[in-house]
Amino acid sequence: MTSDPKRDLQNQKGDPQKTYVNPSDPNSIPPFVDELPIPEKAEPVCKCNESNSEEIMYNIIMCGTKHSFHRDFPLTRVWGYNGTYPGPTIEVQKDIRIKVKWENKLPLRHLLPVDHTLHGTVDTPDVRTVVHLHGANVEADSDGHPEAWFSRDNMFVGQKYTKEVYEYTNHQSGGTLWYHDHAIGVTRLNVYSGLAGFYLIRDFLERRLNLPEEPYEIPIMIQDKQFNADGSLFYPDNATPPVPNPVPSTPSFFFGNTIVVNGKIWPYLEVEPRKYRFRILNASNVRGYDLSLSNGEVFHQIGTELGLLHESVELNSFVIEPAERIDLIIDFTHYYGKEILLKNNVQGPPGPGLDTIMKFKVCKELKCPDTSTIPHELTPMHKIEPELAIRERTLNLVERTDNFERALHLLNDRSWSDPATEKPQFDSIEIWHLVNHFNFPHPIHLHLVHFEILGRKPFTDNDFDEQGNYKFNLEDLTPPLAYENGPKDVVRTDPGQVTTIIMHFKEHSGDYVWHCHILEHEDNDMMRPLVVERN
Ligand SMILES: [Cu+2]
Repeated sequence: MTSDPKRDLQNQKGDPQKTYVNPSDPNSIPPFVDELPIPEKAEPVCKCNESNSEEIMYNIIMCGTKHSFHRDFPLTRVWGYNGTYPGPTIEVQKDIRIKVKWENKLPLRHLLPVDHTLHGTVDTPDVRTVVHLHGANVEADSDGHPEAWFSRDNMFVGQKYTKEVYEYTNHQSGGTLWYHDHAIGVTRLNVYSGLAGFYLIRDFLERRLNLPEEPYEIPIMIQDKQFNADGSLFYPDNATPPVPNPVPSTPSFFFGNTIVVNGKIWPYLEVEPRKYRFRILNASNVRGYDLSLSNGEVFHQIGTELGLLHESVELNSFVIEPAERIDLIIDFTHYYGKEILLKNNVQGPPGPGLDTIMKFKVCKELKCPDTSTIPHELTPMHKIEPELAIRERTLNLVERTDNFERALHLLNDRSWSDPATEKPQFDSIEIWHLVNHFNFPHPIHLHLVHFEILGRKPFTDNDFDEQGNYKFNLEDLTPPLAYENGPKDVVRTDPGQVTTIIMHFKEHSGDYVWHCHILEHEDNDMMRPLVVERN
């Protein structure tokens, strides 16, 4: 007997009256029927230690759970921090240190196909995790090094594993950080399964600016996902184009066909006619977004990933690549009764609905007068002087082919396991020239430090000396875009261009990493050690 998928699905959901949707077909999924969820705040488990001095401690447990992506979907198995997806938002104050005990209570079998040919996948359990606080100025042992992974109940641990309680000093400006999984060779699968959450650092400077505050400040995590007809998460088990061996094999790109915001597919948010602050995070594996508002209203950007801009800027649109964040204000004051879409000028493969992220319904009554402001000047500008750099590095992003005829994306032609070559001195300033030889962008992320973008320039062979070093001249570069002109930890390296960044390696030394934040690339050797050396 052949089964009727429509009836099967309704039986599964147990409600024959419900509208049938096929989760694998975005055309059948009604948008804007679910309200945008706002992730809960993480609560510390204790605020003291034996000596009675204050210590803020969180206990966050990774476990499997069932999640509702859409009103008309059956529940979907995901992984979550404290059983929620997205994970709970950790909110801290600048310079107030916290500790987090990250625990792995995940199932022993992975939700998704594990490729056993990638780096770090030999003799390691399929389900392994380590938490990276993305954007943190943090000691190496709490950074979430990919080889510091641990399996369920710490039964097995990676070679860099040293401790189960991580410490975050929060010694940095207020900013929009996020925590996510970073385990070697399975990061793409673990993040796609749901292991991501916000971590917000607040500071005094920001508080003085009279920006919109909660409940008018909302984090927005954008991801693309794809589902099987039964509502389970889909992730491909072969490369594109497929290879006969190995299977499963990681694809070098995976674009989902639905848009998920804070865990809901194409949600809506009811707002009052006033100003709202949004911290937008692209937590997708590969997909970048080019965002704008359907009513032509501007975004008032106030910050980049790791802090405020010098001055707020008005943007009609902006591109946000994987792992980038943007801190901005939308003013709904003049739109009472209107519906406004957050639009996406599609990057990557097109598909139904991908040109829309979510809907704002300006339908709530104003609870109290909106006294918040969008200050023009936000924070003093402290630029790093390029003359103070003691070292320049030219780093080439290149394509090779691996033993299985799959595309391999490398940094300076080296694999993850090659000896470390990026070894800046403690307390030194360096300039890095990221040379993208591909015909598509790669978002490059450095752990530990924030950096400034000095600029970009299309390159030719003449731009390099005989040793292959880029002949740097600041005047040659096109300055960063207005929305990139603040403290960053991810940069879009444009195809055929040199992207030049500058940073100061201070406060911490030890083993960190730098990598492409396309997770399929990061898992397949587009990641390198970053070792800050102390003499
Ligand atoms: Cu990449």
